[in-house]
Amino acid sequence: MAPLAPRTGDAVFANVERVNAELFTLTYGAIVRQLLTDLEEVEEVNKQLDQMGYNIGIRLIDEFLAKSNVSRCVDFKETADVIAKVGLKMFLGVTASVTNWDVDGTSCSLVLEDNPLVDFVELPDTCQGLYYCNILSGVIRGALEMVSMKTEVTWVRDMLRGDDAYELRLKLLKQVPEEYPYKDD
Ligand code: MYR
Repeated sequence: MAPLAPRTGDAVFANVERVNAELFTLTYGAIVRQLLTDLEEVEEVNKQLDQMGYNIGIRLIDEFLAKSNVSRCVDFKETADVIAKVGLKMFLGVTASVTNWDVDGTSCSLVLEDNPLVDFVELPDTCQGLYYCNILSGVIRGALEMVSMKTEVTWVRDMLRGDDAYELRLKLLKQVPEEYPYKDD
């Protein structure tokens, strides 16, 4: 019998990461399933997932700012790029392309290159109308609110609903100017 080859540190680490990602995906699936059982109405589940995401987002922004060393963005375009290339990468391991800007630079789309939340997921017909990934829109809305940006974040394309991609629409509603904390005397 061939001796067992020792695994290198990198191989073990990659395996742990894969298992963690799968556990995360399956845990999220279990949460959605439980909400569907408890709340019955798909619309209520959508709302609840968004609210859960918002509650996560308002906390997660601190970790994001501390780990990423990202400084203040000059405009919403830079903010969208930071979410697409740094934020999604840090917490979901994927990136998105930023497209479909409106003329005043306050609305854009994030098209996800990949979506680990939906691995292993198939929605039954009874779940028509479910925005399975609604937690993600809530996370982004919550995180942006903590850096003074009121936004609306909605799904416009969703492969679980038969579309050809996952596309989130980001709309900046209001940017609350931060107050200068010291008085000039
Ligand atoms: C600033 O101008 O203060 C910096 C703004 C950066 C906002 C980045 C928000 C990151 C949100 C992470 C989303 C992760 C989704 C899984």
